[in-house]
Amino acid sequence: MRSWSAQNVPSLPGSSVPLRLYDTAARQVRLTDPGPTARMYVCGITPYDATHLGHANTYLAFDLVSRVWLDGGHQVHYTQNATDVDDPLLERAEQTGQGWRALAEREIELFRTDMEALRILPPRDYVGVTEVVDQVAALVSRLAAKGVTYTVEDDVYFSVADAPKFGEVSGFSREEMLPLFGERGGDPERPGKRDPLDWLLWRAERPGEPSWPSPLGPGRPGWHVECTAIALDHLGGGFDVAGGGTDLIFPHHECGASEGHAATGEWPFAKFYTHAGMVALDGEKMSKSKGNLVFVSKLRAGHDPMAIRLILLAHHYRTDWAYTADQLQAAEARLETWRSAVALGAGPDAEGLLAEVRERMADDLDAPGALAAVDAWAARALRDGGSDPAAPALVRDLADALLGVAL
Ligand code: 5CA
Ligand code: ZN
Repeated sequence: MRSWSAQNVPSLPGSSVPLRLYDTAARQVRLTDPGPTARMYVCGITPYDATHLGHANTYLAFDLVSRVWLDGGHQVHYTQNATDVDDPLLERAEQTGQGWRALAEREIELFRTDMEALRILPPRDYVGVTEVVDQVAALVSRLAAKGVTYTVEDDVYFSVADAPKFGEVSGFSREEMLPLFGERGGDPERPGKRDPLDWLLWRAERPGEPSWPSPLGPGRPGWHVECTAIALDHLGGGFDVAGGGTDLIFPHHECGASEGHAATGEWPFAKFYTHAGMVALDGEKMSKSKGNLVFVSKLRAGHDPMAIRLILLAHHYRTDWAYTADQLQAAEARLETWRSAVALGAGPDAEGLLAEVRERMADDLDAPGALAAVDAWAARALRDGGSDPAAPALVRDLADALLGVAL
């Protein structure tokens, strides 16, 4: 599918700092060590009710990963999917009496517009699952040939008994897994399964549901395997970062990792599993099913998208937080202050600021720390002026390149 447009990322003087990032599977911050081309897969939206602040928060986190790598001189090969056929999308289409394809297309287009406005760098490959059903079916066949699958009434399941690394991504016990599996799209109670945690790879055709012909019989992909297939086809195994929100740790990334392992024999499937915290409104996680959504497109009407970006940057990507309207006001005030400071003809020296912002961002994406450093420089510029005529342009460039904020 069409991705969205990239803004130019200015290159910065001096030395970059290599990115240290939290890895959910290792349960610690580790140094990323990408090759000349860093490879990243981030789970995309299921296109109904896009784009809420929670989505934006997640894509911003991985945008920051790209920016630190780019500053380090790496190219970034970034792949993202769109789950443009799945139960929740079909249910929403049914409830609202619209075609599921039209609903998906409309929401994906809104998502692209929101991402572009927020200056989120686009994926190189933006892949709708409906575009790659053959490749997903081929991966399911490959897994079947390895002997790790079985069928229940023509539906194909992955057998968790044949997943020796299952549990290593999330670190969850079986007791923790079981309820989450049911809440997040799994079918623990289905009769005929060998283990409640066995997960669906291929859903055989049902009356009234979309389906595609395949060597497995007509049907459609299960959820987890779509991301494994797309990541393998575009990035290959052993890529640098697999990302999403913390709600994807289990079962989505856990199951995907075992699929990748079974298909390739390689472990880990991704070197880092990195997850952004959940954004809430009124005390509850923002989610389509609860309907407590704050839409980026609504906020954009009347507010500068850079202020929306600053709301997100003000929270560390790994914390869970709740949105309140005063955060938007604070972000707008910050944006105005920064813009006034860089509009001056000269300012205090900004090389120390650049080093500090680089260090903060390389330290597991400490965006709040980076904002505080820019705040301090801007306050000094506005209070005392400064004699460096190059400083305002350098601050503009560093805010653009490392934080994605256009001043
Ligand atoms: N299509 C699947 C991934 S393959 C999916 O989870 N779609 S989604 O539309 O539900 O979510 C898209 C991304 O936004 C996921 O990475 C998810 O973890 C993240 N996300 C969803 N809700 C929130 C929230 N309230 N706060 C933060 N991130 C969220
Ligand atoms: Zn995914």
